[in-house]
Order: sequence, then C-alpha cells, then structure tokens
Amino acid sequence: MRTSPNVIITGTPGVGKTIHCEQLAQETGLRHFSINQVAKDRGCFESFDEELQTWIVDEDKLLDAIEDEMPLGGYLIDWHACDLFPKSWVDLVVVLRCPSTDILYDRLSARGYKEAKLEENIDAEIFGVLMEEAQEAFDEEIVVMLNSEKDEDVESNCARISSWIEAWKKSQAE
Ligand code: DAT
Repeated sequence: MRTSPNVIITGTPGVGKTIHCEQLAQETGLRHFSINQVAKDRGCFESFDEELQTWIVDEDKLLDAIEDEMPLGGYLIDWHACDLFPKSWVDLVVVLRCPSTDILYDRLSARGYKEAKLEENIDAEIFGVLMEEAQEAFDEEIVVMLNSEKDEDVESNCARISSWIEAWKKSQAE
C-alpha cells in the first residue's frame, strides 16, 4: 500500500506541467517524474517523428522501466499522455488547461516549435484531447481540470493539489 500518492499532471505541451511539478515537488516532497526525461535516460524512445519533430516513446518499454518504482507512490508524473498508466498506480489526475490559445501559441512558438507541431498542439487543446483521454482512462472522481494561464493560477493550483496530497496522506494513515 502507498503512503504517498501518485499524481499525474497532464495536458497539452506548453500548458504548464513542468512549472507546476517543480513547484509541487518543493511544496510536497513528492518526486518530479518527467516521463520525457525518464524515457531519454532509460532508452525508451522508439522512433523520431520528422514532421512533428518529436520522439515517440515505446510505452511497453517505458512501463517495464518504471514498474518497480511508480507503484510505490510519491511521484508527480509529468507527461502529455495519461492512459498508458495502469489505474492501480494512479491516485489523482490533474489535467491542466489553457483555454486562451493565444497564450499557448506564444509559449509554444517561444520554444521554436514548427508550424505542424504548433497546429497539432493548439488543436489538441481546443478539442480537449487530454481531458477526454483522462476521463476515459480513470474514474471521474480522481480526474480534475485546472486552468493554467496566469502566474496566479500556478499558485492556486499548487495550493489546491498540495492540500489534496496532505488529505490523501492523512486518510491513508487513519
Ligand atoms: P509543459 O511542461 O506543459 O510543456 P511548461 O511548464 O514548460 O509546460 O510551461 C511552458 C511555458 O509557459 C514556461 O515558460 C512557463 C509558462 N507557463 C506555464 N503555465 C503558466 C502559467 N499558468 N502562468 C504563467 N506562465 C506559465
């Protein structure tokens, strides 16, 4: 049984997963688990998509690489997908949203994303692809959606997630 929860922080690229995970790691002591970094470090990339300029992760390899650690709990899982993780490993799924596509566009162009990659990500945000994926993959009571447009949103979202983590730990200890 876990004594610390696993929290997935997901959403379209540029929505603020990293900034939230970094702040939450400091506030809660949970470990920031950037799946991009883990996949890189542990050789879980399958191929490179030239059009989208993105590495494709071999999900089976990735799950094999993390199956001894992640179920133990205490991770903030930072990834733009969530339905690959077994339900039994996951305690909360936070889907970050940026409804103002102008803001998202600026963040992604600042990263130097090319037009095809920009468009694909903006469309994914408009259509709520990640929210739908999370709702289909997990029970509705563990999926929450939070806006991430302004600095104040990061503060209030992190405060809310930190309180949830504390409450979860207390309820497990009872
Ligand atoms: P992700 O990890 O989802 O790709 P990120 O955390 O790297 O996104 O954020 C991308 C950029 O946008 C980065 O410069 C921080 C900024 N940003 C994200 N969320 C924000 C917010 N709510 N308020 C202000 N800036 C934000």
